[in-house]
Amino acid sequence: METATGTPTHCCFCAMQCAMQLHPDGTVRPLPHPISGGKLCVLGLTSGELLGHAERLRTPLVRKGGRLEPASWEEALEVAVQGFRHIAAEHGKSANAVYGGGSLSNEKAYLLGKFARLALGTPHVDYNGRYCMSAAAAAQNRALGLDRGLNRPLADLPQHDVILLAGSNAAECLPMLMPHLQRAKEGGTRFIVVDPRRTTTANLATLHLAPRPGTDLALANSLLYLLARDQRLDYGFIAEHTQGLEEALEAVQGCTAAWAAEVCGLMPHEIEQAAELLAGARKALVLTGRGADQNSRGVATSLAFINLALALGAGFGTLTGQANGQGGREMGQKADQLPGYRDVEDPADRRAVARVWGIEPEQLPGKGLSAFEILQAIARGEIRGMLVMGSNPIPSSPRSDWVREALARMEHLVVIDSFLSETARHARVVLPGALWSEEDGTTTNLEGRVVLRRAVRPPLEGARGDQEILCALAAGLGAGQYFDYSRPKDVYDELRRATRGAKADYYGITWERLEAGEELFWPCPSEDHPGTPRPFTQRFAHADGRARFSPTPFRPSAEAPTTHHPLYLTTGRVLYHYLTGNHTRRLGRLFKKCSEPLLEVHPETAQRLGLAEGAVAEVSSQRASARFRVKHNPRIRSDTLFVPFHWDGSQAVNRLTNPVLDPICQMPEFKVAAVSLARAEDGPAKVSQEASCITP
Ligand SMILES: Nc1nc2c(c(=O)[nH]1)N[C@H]1C(S)=C(S)[C@@H](COP(=O)(O)OP(=O)(O)OC[C@H]3O[C@@H](n4cnc5c(=O)[nH]c(N)nc54)[C@H](O)[C@@H]3O)O[C@H]1N2
Ligand SMILES: Nc1nc2c(c(=O)[nH]1)N[C@H]1C(S)=C(S)[C@@H](COP(=O)(O)OP(=O)(O)OC[C@H]3O[C@@H](n4cnc5c(=O)[nH]c(N)nc54)[C@H](O)[C@@H]3O)O[C@H]1N2
Ligand code: SF4
Ligand SMILES: [Mo]
Repeated sequence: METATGTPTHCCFCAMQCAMQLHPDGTVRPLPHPISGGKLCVLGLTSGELLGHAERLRTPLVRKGGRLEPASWEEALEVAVQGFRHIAAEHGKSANAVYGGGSLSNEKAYLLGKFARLALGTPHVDYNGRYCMSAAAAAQNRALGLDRGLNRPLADLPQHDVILLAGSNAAECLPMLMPHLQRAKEGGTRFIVVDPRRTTTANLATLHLAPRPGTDLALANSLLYLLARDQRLDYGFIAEHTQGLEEALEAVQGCTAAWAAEVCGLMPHEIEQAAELLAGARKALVLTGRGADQNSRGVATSLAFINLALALGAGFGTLTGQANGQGGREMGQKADQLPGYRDVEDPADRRAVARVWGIEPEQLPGKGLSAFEILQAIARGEIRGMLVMGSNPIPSSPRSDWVREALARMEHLVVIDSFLSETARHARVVLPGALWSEEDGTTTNLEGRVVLRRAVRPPLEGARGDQEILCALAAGLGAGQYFDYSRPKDVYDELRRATRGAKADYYGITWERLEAGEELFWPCPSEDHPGTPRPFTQRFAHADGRARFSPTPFRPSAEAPTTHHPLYLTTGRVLYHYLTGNHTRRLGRLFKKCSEPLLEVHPETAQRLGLAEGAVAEVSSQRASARFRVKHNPRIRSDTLFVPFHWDGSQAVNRLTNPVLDPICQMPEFKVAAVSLARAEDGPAKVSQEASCITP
């Protein structure tokens, strides 16, 4: 309810979804809530400054004579619609695509999937979650029958006496998770943290393992081997709740500590010590972050960690990243999915969604291309039109120079965003959309809890709500009858019906229950159902109730250091910036704390190459070279460099990363590339503002 101090809502940034009171003037106050205990991190506290930010887009832009020029809404929508129509007429409907994002509310994600399939009639709809949760999600679906991220409330974390955190830097990336983990530590929980850097998060650890980037699969396999060798598995749990252990054990034969130490660049006793800690646990929990799974073996690596958890009778969870990274991956903006985590190729699922949409199942396109494959199809000229909403794929995709070139050349790129992103700078049409706080909506946080984010005011003058924009585009494309909503609640009510009876069943989570402040986790099949905070308490989600072990033989990353490229490059995040930085680089308080991507180098490596702190170094991979200022970090492996990916143009570290994809989920290898490092004579290049673009 709105009060003089603002409206209760939730943060726009990470998947914690902390509760806040937001005033239309941008003032933010934390609110007491089970997620965040009445606190916010620096990102949440700063988020209000986005509302009236001077760089907000206030008018549509249309490219004319090579430049983006201000245009009326009428003209911009017309150009956008006619472009898609023309491409469909000339090259078929599949020559258009849609690219969404995990920051979008459930309603927007749902509408975007429906827009692709009904208004454009294309199978090609995918989103940035492909780069984020696709490996962990595919693994959880395969092994546990259901992907619901953490699959337990945050309040349960202290119940575990050993927690293995593989590839998560929660202290910077999910800051308000830290009080929950600290509480666990104070209660006696011992942490094993696996990260090539000894991060602030690793300060929690009883044992910190710093493997070479991309080798978690070897480590997880070895831990399973050691525990099985010593007969320290939970055989009762395995017999009652799982199947397939034999095959999984066969695949890890010979994964001794000595072998894994060699592969991972660790000492054998460190791996033995991790096994010992896990074996001694009363109730362990294995948690993965993007460090472990953003590679071309992401699914296998996640499955290997799940094998380990199942073998110990322990819990497994993965830490979702984006604000609505969980809801965003189950609302049908993914190439293989319909709302409710339904399968786009399953006849019963197709019938269920077609009924709610008022169409015949045959009208629903089938499975489309995944995010990076869409970009590849654009480069080949097969996809010519694309709507981007909630993502900035140029700097967030691997090999981004090549992506930039492909998107800049494509016939018809339409971007809906509230700030001019690098991708928008290359668009044909830019439509100024709303911020999270300008439209009502729901999100689903990393626990699987659905929260209501209330609008604190209407969209800024000149901008429009994303829902209104999508519905106008759909109407222009002749599909207006399927997009007749007056407010987000109408979309939510339809979404509840579309997910009814599906894996991710939101039917019982009514808007009214959320308004009344009920704590609700999906699945929730009816209005009198309490929701499901702990989906695996009694049984796993496969028909027989059993979880599946999977064989996960080791495979190395696509690139390993060579004479020419002797170091590993890994990438990730810093506290003060969010994803491609299109929001946070514009927030003065954050930018002052961190104004450029710093290259983390071990002091020994730096000294060998004559790189003083603050010097500029050139990092080169097979794809490109880029210059960054050096920061000495004695807590990173000496064979590994780390660069955050929050910048665009020439400062985008993704210019260097390897676009090789995981064969199962199409996750790129963001965390492993082979690079060389040398001193550079002049400073880091400034962000390129393309000559063909204007900032109105
Ligand atoms: N401040 C801030 N918070 C964020 C975000 C942000 O951009 N900024 N983004 C949000 C999103 S979308 C996500 S997905 C989450 C991501 O949250 P995290 O997964 O915690 O973030 P990353 O920094 O990508 O990676 C985590 C750690 O993995 C380590 N790492 C690198 N390579 C490897 C490896 O091969 N193995 C292992 N075990 N570790 C490795 C890195 O050193 C890093 O410390 O954060 C969310 N929260
Ligand atoms: N090298 C490297 N690359 C990575 C990663 C990594 O660790 N290393 N991590 C990957 C991960 S985990 C992720 S999640 C991706 C993220 O990659 P992107 O999705 O490309 O990143 P964002 O910066 O979040 O882009 C979101 C855009 O949508 C806009 N936006 C936000 N909310 C809304 C909304 O409600 N409506 C509209 N219309 N627009 C909105 C923002 O202004 C922004 O321009 O990057 C991936 N890329
Ligand atoms: S922890 Fe995440 S959701 Fe909470 S305030 Fe910080 S960025 Fe926002
Ligand atoms: Mo992410």
